[in-house]
Amino acid sequence: TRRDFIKHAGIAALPLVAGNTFAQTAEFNMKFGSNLPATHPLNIHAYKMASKIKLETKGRVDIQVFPYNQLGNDTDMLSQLRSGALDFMTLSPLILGSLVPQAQINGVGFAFKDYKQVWAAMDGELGAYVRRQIANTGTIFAFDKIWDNGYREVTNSVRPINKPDDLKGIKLRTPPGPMWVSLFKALGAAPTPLNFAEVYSALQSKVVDGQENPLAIIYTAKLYEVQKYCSMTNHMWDGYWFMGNKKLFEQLPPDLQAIVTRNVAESAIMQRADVRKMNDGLQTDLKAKGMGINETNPDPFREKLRQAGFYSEWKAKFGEEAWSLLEKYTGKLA
Ligand code: X2X
Repeated sequence: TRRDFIKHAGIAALPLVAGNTFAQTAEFNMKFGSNLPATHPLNIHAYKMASKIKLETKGRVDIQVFPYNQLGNDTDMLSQLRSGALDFMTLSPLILGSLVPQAQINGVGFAFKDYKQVWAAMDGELGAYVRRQIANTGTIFAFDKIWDNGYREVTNSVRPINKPDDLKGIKLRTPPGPMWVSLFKALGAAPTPLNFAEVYSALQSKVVDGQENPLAIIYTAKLYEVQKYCSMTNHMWDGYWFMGNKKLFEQLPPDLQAIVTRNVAESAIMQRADVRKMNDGLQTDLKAKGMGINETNPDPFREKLRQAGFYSEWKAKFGEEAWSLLEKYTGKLA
């Protein structure tokens, strides 16, 4: 690779190609991939972060941003990240669940009452516990401050979801993660796991009736074009671990590693604020696009999950240590 070549040849020995000045030739060319549109705050902040890192490393680290599954869907990108074909990606902890089962714990239905609980847990002991599990893969790792996706809401084209019964028979796309399938089975829907890359066309062609995502995604991915109802279920909080390939990251000298690490954390804080603002403010815009929006009461949903054995099942799967770390922040769940 170019990186290896540079390492062995030394930067001074680099030949200059036509139209490529020394200043434009980074020593470390790195790639970041995500599943979201370029207009979503996650990518807006990824682009800003990449320029800041380039500036602070005096051009030595150049991170190229690939939004909206340009490098493949989440499953593809995760394999690339593990093999070293990709340097960085953002991924939902629940999708990571197929590789690191304990990572899914933030997705327990109706666990976090509010953002205060979310950040206390994810920036505290629960997040640290999950990052240790991710590091145990030996090939990939997650940076400290998880980026935000938000509380997830159900959209569909059949009827507004007011109570669990309304989900009966609804063919609902979920991301590919065991927790999602379990949650929506327990709620009585017919969950169909699909990568986000396939969601718009699956909704458009009516392969599925609905999906669930935070409003910022429903808006930036234009899902309102192919969905009629949006029900504010807030059934789970979801984030994005900013992850790296361990071996590739360790090829950076420590001072450059430190610049990247600090920028991922600082960008996370700004990204969280922007995602929150969007998720809190988009109802009016989505109504203007023709969506019917309804509020829901979480109690009957929680009760349905309890009756279906959802909480006891996942408590047993996660085990005492992880579950008590979760309940430390959320209060008693099961
Ligand atoms: O796949 C989804 O629905 C998304 C975009 O929310 C995730 O990355 C989990």
